Amino acid sequence: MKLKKIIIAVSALFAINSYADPIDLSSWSELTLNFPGGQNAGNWQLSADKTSVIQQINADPSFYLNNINQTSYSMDGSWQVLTGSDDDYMGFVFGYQNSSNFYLFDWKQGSQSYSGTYANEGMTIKKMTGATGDGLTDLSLAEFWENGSDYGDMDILAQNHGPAEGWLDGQLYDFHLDFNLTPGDIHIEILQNGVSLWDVTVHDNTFTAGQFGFYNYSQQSVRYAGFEQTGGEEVPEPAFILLFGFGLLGLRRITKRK
Ligand SMILES: [Ca+2]
Ligand SMILES: [Ca+2]
Ligand SMILES: [Ca+2]
Repeated sequence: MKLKKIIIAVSALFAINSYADPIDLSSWSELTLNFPGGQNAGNWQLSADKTSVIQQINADPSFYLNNINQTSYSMDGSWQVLTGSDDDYMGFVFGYQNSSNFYLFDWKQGSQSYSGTYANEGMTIKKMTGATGDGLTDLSLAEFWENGSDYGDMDILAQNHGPAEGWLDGQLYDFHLDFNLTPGDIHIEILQNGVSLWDVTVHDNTFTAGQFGFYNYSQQSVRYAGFEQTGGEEVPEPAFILLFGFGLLGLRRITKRK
């Protein structure tokens, strides 16, 4: 009986802590799809306390991934652009299988043509489905820039565009994601000072597990801070990665672990 009580007490403590403590980002890793031409790789600077990170460069599509393949979790945190320079993309990646198969939430400050495509001001949820599992082979800058209609391996899942829908310089925003809590559902809510700017649920069964990460494209000085996860079940990496990504991702990971 005594042991049972201790176990319950310890479990309760961990349950509270897992919600209250910001995630230590030390084990996350950066990845930029640095295409020929375009811009350079991102440069992610982790804070001394390991709970926030700033991507400093006006870069090609750049990610900061948690390296955990999981399903059925919620993620909360805040993010902001720390400069008045530029007007491009900041957001998040989730359901990440490999560098050409994942979901994106992105948010453009101002509308702009680039790389033969058009970016509208506002928020978009996208899905990338590449054939080889290598983003540099399957995708292009155009797939990341376009947010008005499906393009190449990019499908639009939801949009919130308009002349007043861009992010503001220096403004802190809150991000909330429920990933596959209800099978196939992606629920995202963006808040500014507690006021909801977009609350959207998308139903898509393509990726029901995957990595979570921060994302930006062509936007410097983006800070992500105080992220907390609730729930989450780790699942074995999908066969897709083992079959198609082995030469790139797989080998690198195995080498690292040795
Ligand atoms: Ca480049
Ligand atoms: Ca721009
Ligand atoms: Ca830019």
